[in-house]
Amino acid sequence: MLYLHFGDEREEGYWLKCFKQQAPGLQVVTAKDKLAPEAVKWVGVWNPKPNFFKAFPNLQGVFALSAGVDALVARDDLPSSLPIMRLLDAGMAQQMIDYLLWVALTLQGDFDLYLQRQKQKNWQPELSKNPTKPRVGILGLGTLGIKVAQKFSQLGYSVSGWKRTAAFVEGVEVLVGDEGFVNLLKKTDLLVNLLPNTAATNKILNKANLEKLPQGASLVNIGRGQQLVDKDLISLLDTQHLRLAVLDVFSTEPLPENHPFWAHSQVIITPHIAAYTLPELAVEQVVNNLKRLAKGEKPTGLVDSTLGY
Ligand code: NDP
Ligand code: OXD
Repeated sequence: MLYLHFGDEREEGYWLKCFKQQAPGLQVVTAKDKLAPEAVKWVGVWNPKPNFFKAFPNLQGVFALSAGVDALVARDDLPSSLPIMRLLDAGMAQQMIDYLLWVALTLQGDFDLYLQRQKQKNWQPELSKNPTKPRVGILGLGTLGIKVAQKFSQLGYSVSGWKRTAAFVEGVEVLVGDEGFVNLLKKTDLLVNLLPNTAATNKILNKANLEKLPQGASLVNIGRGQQLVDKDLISLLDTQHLRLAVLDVFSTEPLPENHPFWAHSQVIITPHIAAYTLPELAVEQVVNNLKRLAKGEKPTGLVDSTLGY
């Protein structure tokens, strides 16, 4: 039996419909159903409340209905021996590409500057159009980062990416290690964070690192808010070392009303929408993984609890 939990009945209803269509024989329940918690073997979740997992004594594994699993890995009600399986892409890579193209085109067309000038009723064109595309640096060349990197490379951008382990990615300069990280920062005009939040990447977007970017570079954070030191970013924007920050994720979500990002003219805020999970594709992955597990095979998207992603 799979227990599905979003904490939102409408959303759960839609996912239940997808499960019914794709796996009519699979028993999927939600909080609305009368269930014996002992019967639940698997749960599919997004952001459950503290102690949620303690209710299920016979749990065999958790399906994260998201790409990021930092919040699950950090919980104290889940034994680290319990497998966590996360979503791989599930429609998100193309949405990330669209989001990042919007940012790149904003910079190329100086539209961020015109939005600021509009607020001041200031009719001031730049002297000319930017002759070159920004050099793109992507932190995290995983399931999502690699697809973003390749698309930008195909579109004629110069793209570097940073990952933990070395790899060949056609059209993309792949960098690893501390030296690779600094090299990437030094030649990046548009820095994209797509790293998972782990002990090794928490607060990685700090002053010492961000000031290695060339003067006038911009940042997009679509990884996790905990990876950014907010006050360091603000100080680098205020001194004009950085031009623009486009932020989709925050250490506290929703972003509190009194946070200085809201009113900052060089910050664009989106409410954790860079990419939505597409339920049809996500359900397909969960169903296939349940089949794999039943046959004793390794599931896809299995999280390495020691690495935290
Ligand atoms: P993956 O786990 O597939 O990729 C992670 C990448 O980061 C890998 O390339 C990995 O390297 C690299 N990495 C991890 N740790 C380090 C490190 N210490 N140093 C250098 N590189 C490192 O994740 P996804 O691509 O699926 O997702 C990335 C993140 O995007 C998620 O964790 C989530 O936080 C965020 N996200 C945000 C969304 C939004 O709407 N804003 C939606 C979906 C995801 P290697 O390849 O060597 O293992
Ligand atoms: C995420 C997601 O990890 O939405 O942010 O999948």
